[in-house]
Amino acid sequence: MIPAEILITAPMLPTVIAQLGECFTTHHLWQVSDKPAFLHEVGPRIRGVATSTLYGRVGEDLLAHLPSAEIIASFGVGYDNIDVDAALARRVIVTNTPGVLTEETADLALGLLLSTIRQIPAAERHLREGRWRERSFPLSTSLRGRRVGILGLGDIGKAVARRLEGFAVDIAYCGRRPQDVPYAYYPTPLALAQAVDVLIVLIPGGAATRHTVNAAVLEALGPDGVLINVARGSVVDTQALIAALREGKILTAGLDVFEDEPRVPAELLDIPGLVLLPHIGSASVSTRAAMGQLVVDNLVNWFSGRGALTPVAEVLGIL
Ligand code: 8YV
Repeated sequence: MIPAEILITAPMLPTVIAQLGECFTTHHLWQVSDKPAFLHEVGPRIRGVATSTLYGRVGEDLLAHLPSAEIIASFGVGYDNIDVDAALARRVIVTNTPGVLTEETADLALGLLLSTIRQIPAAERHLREGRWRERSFPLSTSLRGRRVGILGLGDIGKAVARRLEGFAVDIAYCGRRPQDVPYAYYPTPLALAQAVDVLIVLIPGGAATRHTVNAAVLEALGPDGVLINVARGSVVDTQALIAALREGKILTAGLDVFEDEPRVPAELLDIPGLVLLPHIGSASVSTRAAMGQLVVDNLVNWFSGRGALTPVAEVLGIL
């Protein structure tokens, strides 16, 4: 047992909660009814926070109650749920779970791309609902001859690109700077969208990237354009997307993420042909287990004096 008290802000995998409970004294914030009283009493003793990308926002409002906090370990590679500036100002480090979900999320991106382009979910419904006997399923658009743009060529972006190489399509990308890769580089999302007819969004969420995919980018993608988002809903201007789809400015979209999860706008549900998934990019048993283990290992390593395993980039900047 490590002599540190850990605040778990949101429900996490039972195995993670159990492991943390074996290693530390843990508190389950989401189960507390009188949070202000609890934070007043227990907050000063908390040295570590375990949180989750989707339901565990950690900002100055919480950190102000945790003056002894040293580390926030987040379950997920994206960490737009955490106010990193507020944490660093308090000398609290932040860790995420990179690497272990790269290939899984890239697999999902390809699955979503093919599902959207070939209308696989609708075709399956057509069969199950007995409509095949009445008429053939309508012809779909095709991946053949398309040019695919990757917005954000990080680890997951590169894993997506590697898979796309096997699909014999042209690949292009946009990122902060050109990289040593055999794909065409475009310096802005607009230039990329003008050059491609499939756009796969893989940049991080947060204020800096909010609504990067706006009306102009969607219009540039063109009437045959397909938008795939497996990154963060905030990166795409949802109202602009709904308008672009309704007005035929782009063809269709496949979305695994939404601006206000788990709420999905009715307007999106009403547009036929969209493939909409409940944020399952990393959601396999094995990958979620690996992510959970990394949360536990970051906390155990830190409180054993061995440092954090996977601090986020901003933390590396100050270490
Ligand atoms: C979530 C994700 O972490 O890693 C990320 O950034 O978005 C996902 O893997 C997962 O849904 C748990 O919140």
